[in-house]
Amino acid sequence: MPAVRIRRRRAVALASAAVLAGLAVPALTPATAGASAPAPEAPAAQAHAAVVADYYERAEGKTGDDLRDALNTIVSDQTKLSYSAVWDALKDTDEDPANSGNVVLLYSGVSRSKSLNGGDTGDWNREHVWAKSHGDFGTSTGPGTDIHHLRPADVQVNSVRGNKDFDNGGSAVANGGGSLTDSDSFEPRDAVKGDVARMIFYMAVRYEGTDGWPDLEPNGSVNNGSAPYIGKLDVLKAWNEQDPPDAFEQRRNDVIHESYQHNRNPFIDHPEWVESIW
Ligand SMILES: [Ca+2]
Ligand SMILES: [Ca+2]
Repeated sequence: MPAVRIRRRRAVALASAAVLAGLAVPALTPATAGASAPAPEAPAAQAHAAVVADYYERAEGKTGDDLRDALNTIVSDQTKLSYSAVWDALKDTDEDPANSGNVVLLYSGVSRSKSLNGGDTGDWNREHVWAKSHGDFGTSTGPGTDIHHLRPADVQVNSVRGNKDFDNGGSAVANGGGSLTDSDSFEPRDAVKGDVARMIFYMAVRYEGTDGWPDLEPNGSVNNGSAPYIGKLDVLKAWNEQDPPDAFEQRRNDVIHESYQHNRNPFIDHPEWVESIW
């Protein structure tokens, strides 16, 4: 049994590595037949793909509500952080790849010193992408300290976002990097629209009302207030398509998995699962 299991996992891992590297199988037309084969996948990428494939083993082949249930079980097995520990975690997960002394601010897209964490103008603080008032879960250890949806944000930009739902439209947010807002919604800059959507989808499958926390869900509304919902679902689904996971977001998921919570955001690894569940 172990041999079969290992072979199957290896096949899945290799296939996933090819997909992750964007290597489509070329059509064998006379013009391309005999052309040089794609370079073999680097061992590190293969090992990474194997880790990811193993992580989702019990979700394999599932769709819809069965997939959602399996993902809830998988991602709920996690280490939980205190709210004070979130500061140091974000300095790692959101480090600027071009400057290890800085973090990249989610909505502004600017790089700022890690040491400027705080609450004053010019500082960055801990933005809850799933606004903590939507379900009123606060900052005790739980959804309010789950770094899959916590990101460094400029203090003032964070204040403009407030607890607004997500939707398209509005006027430019000062120092918002192209983010827009109106009276009842916030639209992040294009480069993080998918990141925001996938954080919301993670929260929805992680928190199902079974562990003392509210059942968080995206819906079609704005003005959700303190209900455990975030809108707008159709807009978030479109953002997931429009802005696929990039290296920064994928590294972030790996760092959280390896060093902090030991769980993953499934929608960064499999953005196509959004359409299967919603
Ligand atoms: Ca992005
Ligand atoms: Ca839920």
